[in-house]
Amino acid sequence: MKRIFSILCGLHFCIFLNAQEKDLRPRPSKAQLDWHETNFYLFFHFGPNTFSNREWGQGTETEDLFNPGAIDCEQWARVAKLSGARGVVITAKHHDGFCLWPSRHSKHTVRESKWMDGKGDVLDMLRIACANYYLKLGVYLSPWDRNHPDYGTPHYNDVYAETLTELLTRYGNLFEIWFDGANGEGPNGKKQVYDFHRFEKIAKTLQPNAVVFSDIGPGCRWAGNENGTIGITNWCMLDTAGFTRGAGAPTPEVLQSGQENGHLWIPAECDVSIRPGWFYHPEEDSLVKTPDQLWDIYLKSVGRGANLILNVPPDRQGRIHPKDSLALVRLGQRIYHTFKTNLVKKPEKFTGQVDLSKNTRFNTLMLREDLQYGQSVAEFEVEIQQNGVWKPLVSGTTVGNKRIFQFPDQTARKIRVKVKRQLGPVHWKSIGIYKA
Ligand code: FUL
Repeated sequence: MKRIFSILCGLHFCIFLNAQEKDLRPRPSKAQLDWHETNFYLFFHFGPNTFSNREWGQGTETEDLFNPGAIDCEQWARVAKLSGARGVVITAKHHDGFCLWPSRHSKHTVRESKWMDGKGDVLDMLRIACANYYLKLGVYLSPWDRNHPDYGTPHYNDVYAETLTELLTRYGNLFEIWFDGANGEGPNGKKQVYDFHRFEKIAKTLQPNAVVFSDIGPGCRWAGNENGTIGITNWCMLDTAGFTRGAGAPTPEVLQSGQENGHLWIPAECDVSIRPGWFYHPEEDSLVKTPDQLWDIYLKSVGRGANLILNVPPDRQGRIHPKDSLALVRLGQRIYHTFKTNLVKKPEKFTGQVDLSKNTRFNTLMLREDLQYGQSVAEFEVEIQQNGVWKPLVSGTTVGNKRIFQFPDQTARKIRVKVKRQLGPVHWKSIGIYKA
C-alpha cells in the first residue's frame, strides 16, 4: 500500500513537473518587472516649442528662443511626487533637434542659447531634483530630427548612436528610454532609415535596468491611442514579427489588447497629456483636465494592468502651471486616500478567497497577478458572501499587474475570485479591498 502510495505521489510530481516545464509562456525581464512597479509617471514636453507655441518645431528655430527665466526642476519633481507618480520622463530632444543638455554631437543645444549664458543643463537639473524626491528618471530622444544636417543619411545613425551613448552615460540610472514613432523628413527633405537594432543594443548595454519604449517595444509598447486608456482585455504579450520599429506597428486594436498567445513580453504604456497639446500653450490654460478626468484615466490605464505616462508641459518660465499642479495634487490625494488602508490583513497571502473576519464595508477592489510567473488569468468572476449567500460582484477578463474596480458600497465578510479561464498556473500577488 505504502509502495503504491509513493509511486502515485512520484507520478503526480512528474506530471506537475512536466506541466511546469511546458509553461514556456513569456515572462518579464527584471527591468520590466521593476517597470511594472513604477506604474505611473509624468512626462515633460519642454523645448523651443514651449516658446514658439508649436507642437512640432521646424528645426530652424534660433537657440535663443529657449529661455525659461525661472526654471525650477525641483518644483516639477515636487508636483510629480504629490501626484502619486514614481518617475518622470523628459523630452531630452524632440523632433526639432534641440538638445536640453549640451551635447557634443549637436550644434543646436542649450549651450548655444543665451539661457544661463550657455552653461545650463536641464537634464542635470532634473536628475538632481529626481534624486531629491526619490523619483526615477527616463529620457525621450526623438529619432526624427528636423535640424541635424546629416538626418536622412546613413551617418545620422552614427550621430544618433553617439548622442544616445552620451545621454545614457551622463545622467545616472534611467528607468525608461522613449523612442518616438514619428518619422518625417529632415532638412534635406529625406526620411531616415533608422538602425534601431544598434540603438537598442546601446540602451541594453549602458542602461540594463531601463525599459525601451517604442510602438512595438522591445521593453514596452504604445497603447495605440493618445488618450491614456488601454483595453479592458490587456495582455502583456505581443507578436512583433514582420514589423519594424519606427515604420509600422500592429493595428491600434491589437496594441490595445495585446495578444493572448503573443510570444514576447511587451506590456502597454498609456500616454496622454493633461492638456490638449503635448507642449505648453497659454491658450490651453483653461483646458487642463480635471482631477475627476485624471482619476478616470488612471482607472482605465493602471486599473487595467498598464502603465500610465501623464504629460505635464512646463510653461515658458520653466515651471508647472498652477492649474496643472492643482489638478495633479488632487489626483495624488485621491490615489493616496483610495488605497491608504487595505482591509485585508495579509493581502500577499491571497489564494483566491478572503475572510475579513467581520462584516466590512468597501467600494474598491484591486487584484494583482505575480507577473514574474507570466500573465495567466483570462476570465474571472468576483463574488461576495452576504447572509451566507454568494452573490456576483464584478467580472472581467485579464488581471495582469493591477485590475481595479470601483462600485457602490458593499458590506460583506467573505470575498472570492473564481478564475474561469487561465493560460497557465495563476499566481496572485495580492488582493486589495478598500473603502474609498
Ligand atoms: C508623438 C510626437 O509626435 C508628439 O509630439 C509627442 O511627443 C508624442 C508623445 O509622441 O509621436
